[in-house]
Amino acid sequence: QSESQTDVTLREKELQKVQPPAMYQVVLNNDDYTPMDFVVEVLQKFFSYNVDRATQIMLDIHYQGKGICGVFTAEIAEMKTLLVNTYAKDNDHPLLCTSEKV
Ligand code: NFA
Repeated sequence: QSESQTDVTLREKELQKVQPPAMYQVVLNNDDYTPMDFVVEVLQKFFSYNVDRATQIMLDIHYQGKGICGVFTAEIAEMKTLLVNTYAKDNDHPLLCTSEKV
């Protein structure tokens, strides 16, 4: 039994629907060595938080083990993760930034 034209049209409409982009959380992970001030600086420099909000997020990471810095599309999340890890390495800190699909 063949598919009706209405069914074909409905299925084509479904395929044409605009999909929202997949979103990724950029996460900072706690460690025992990275100075608190450096983490606050990273949160201001790469995620545009003011010093008070950056300090709150840093302390959250320090006590909880990790914390979300922001949610972005794949390319932006990937770029921020790379920039933060490069900046940490350049400054000889073990701070680790990761990203995960929401
Ligand atoms: N735990 C680090 C310290 O006590 C601070 C830190 C916070 C590191 C958040 C990494 C992320 N110096």
